[in-house]
Amino acid sequence: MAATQSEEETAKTVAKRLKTDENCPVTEDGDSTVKEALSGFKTGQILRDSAREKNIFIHGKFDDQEAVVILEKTPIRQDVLAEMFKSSSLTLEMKNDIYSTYQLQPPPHLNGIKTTVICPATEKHVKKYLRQETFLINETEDDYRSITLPHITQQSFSVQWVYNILEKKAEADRIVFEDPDPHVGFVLLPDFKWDQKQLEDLYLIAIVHRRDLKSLRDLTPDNLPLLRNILEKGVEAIGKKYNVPSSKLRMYLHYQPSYYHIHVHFTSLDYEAPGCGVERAHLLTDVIQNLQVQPEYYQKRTLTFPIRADDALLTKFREAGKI
Ligand code: M7G
Repeated sequence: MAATQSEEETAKTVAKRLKTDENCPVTEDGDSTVKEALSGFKTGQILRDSAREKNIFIHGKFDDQEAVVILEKTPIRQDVLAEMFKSSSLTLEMKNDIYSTYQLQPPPHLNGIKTTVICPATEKHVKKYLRQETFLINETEDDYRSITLPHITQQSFSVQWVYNILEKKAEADRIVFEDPDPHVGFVLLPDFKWDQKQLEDLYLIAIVHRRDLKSLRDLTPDNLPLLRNILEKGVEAIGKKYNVPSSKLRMYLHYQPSYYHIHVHFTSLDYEAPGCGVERAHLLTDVIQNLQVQPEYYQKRTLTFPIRADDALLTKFREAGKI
């Protein structure tokens, strides 16, 4: 018997939803909206949540695949206010004298929740998002060579997503600017923490084309043309596309980064981006000046960084009697 139209549609939706490789939710190329894509997600542990930041980080499973799902309510944009007031329903919660509170129900397209899915997720991803105590490490030149470098060589996150961007296998349509030069070139695109709906939390990353620089520790004056190029052309591209001047941009590198392929964070100065604190962020302009003043600055200096309680690197520093 021929399948009914609705059966066919359901089958197509399911095929689209779970291209069965890995059982992670994957949409087909060119198709970005899939209903019920998260219906198969089994919630496990809540890794972190914040009423103030209005987000929740959940560890769970799609069938047998470990996954992390992040849900985040996004800011209310000024440009949708007129439509929101016009087409929302309002339910009274309480009224007292001149004061009243309501639940406003906006139409679905004004009520989106930014959702990030990491699937399959490794144990390291789960740890990255788990709220936990952090400690500061003062890493000397020797510590880097004997403790940190061997550790990150064996145990860091895959940078496949970075190579996919550089090779245009992913996010190609999101690229804001590219300088293709193999030595000083880079790709500038929105960080996946930014939904690009409003400029208040603007967040882009510049990813360098060359693949031999892991972190700040590898930078020497030879890389000054690369860093200056990112500063100059990154600022210019953001000015052109978003009309945000360099005086409103916070540009920095993380130490330690999560992903050991040099990249620069560009965030709005008005946005307190996660990881923009003094213990982890190194301003791009400072990095350039430090290399100008002292060629071996990032090889010789003790660098301080925060580390999570259950990070294996912390155990290594403890075992070496450094903390
Ligand atoms: P980091 O300093 O290595 O680590 O920065 P952090 O995540 O601890 O800050 C990497 C940056 O790349 C972060 O700001 C991430 O949000 C961003 N990022 C990570 N991934 C896996 C992606 C991705 O797939 N696409 C994009 N556009 N950004 C990503």
